[in-house]
Amino acid sequence: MQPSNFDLFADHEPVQQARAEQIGEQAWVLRGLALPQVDRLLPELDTVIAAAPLRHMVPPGGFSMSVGTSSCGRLGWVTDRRGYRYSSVDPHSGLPWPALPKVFADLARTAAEQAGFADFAADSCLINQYVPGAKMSLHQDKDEKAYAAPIVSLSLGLPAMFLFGGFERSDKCQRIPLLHGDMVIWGGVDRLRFHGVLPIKPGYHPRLGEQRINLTFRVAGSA
Ligand code: MD3
Ligand code: FE
Repeated sequence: MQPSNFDLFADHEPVQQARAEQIGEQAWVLRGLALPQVDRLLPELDTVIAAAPLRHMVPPGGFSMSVGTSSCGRLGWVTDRRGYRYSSVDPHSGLPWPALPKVFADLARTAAEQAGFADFAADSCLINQYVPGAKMSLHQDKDEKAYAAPIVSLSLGLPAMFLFGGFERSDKCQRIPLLHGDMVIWGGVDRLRFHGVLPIKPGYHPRLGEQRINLTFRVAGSA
């Protein structure tokens, strides 16, 4: 009997060479890289969010963020009167954050590798939920202990218009649409660029409904 292609590949990970778009010297968008993994990612995401519910953080002296946030992995991102920081305990439950699911860790490592960053091992995954109208103002990611490792992001659900800026808040931004399954990897000289997300437009995504979920994989603790 002649095996079909389906049988030939049945025992293997779905392999896909993503379309790569270079957006900075060491920053890449890998279009659709996560699509073959989505069926395995979403149940894990549900389990994590059930254990560590999304919450709207209140920055010191600021207003509640429009994005709902949770974490998994050894360290999670928290904010309180003292400011932002990473913590090994979820203040909501008083327990350690849920473990980083293997399918998340493997995907983040593969994405980093395709962007030229070998041996990426995230100790933190920040989960951002955007409902229509939610946005993220221009900022830099500076709360991690060291900047040697890149940050890897995965977009799921509704599309977003991502702002990729320079090293001063006032620098001109590139506008980059991010779609379901796209991954962005930025490190090295691009690690401290300002960036943000424009308000999400109303819509319905067949897999995630009326929301966008963004996962960012980080090395937050000391290397
Ligand atoms: C940063 N999240 O959680 S990730 C954040 O879509 C955050 O939820 C956004 O910023 C989100 O801190 C953006 C994608 C991204 C892509 C390229 C970058 C962030 C970047 C380049 C430089 C710095
Ligand atoms: Fe950021």
